[in-house]
Amino acid sequence: MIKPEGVEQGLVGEIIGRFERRGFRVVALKLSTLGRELAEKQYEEHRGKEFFEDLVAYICSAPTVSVVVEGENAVATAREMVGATDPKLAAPGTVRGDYGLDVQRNTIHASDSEASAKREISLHFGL
Ligand code: D4T
Repeated sequence: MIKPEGVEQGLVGEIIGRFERRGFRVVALKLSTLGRELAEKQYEEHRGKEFFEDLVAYICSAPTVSVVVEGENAVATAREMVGATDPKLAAPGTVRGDYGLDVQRNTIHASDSEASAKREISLHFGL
């Protein structure tokens, strides 16, 4: 999912292009402003943490782009391309290392396991 500031900065094509050039195939794509209920479910594991409320409010504040990509070793490779959560610590050449602004506005979310990918695809696309 490309987060609000990624969309606002006009990085949608650049980010999806990185995944395509790495050999991933885009199989679903949607621009939408997430509702609170969906955002809370997306970040359910963080409920109760001090950043939860701010994060949910931020994610719902402007359009995001949800993307499903398919490819070899997709979860691990995508996480590697995305980089560390805090852009200050993310390696150059990763999406967050190149474009992230801070730990909340870190440009992109990527599923961290096959199980969370399935859960998130169902949340975002009803598939
Ligand atoms: P996601 O899951 O979005 O790809 O991010 P990470 O796996 O890299 O990071 P995470 O689960 O620890 O955090 C989820 C999400 O919360 C935001 N966040 C995180 C935040 O707004 N403030 C914070 O202090 C932290 C730690 C960023 C990513």
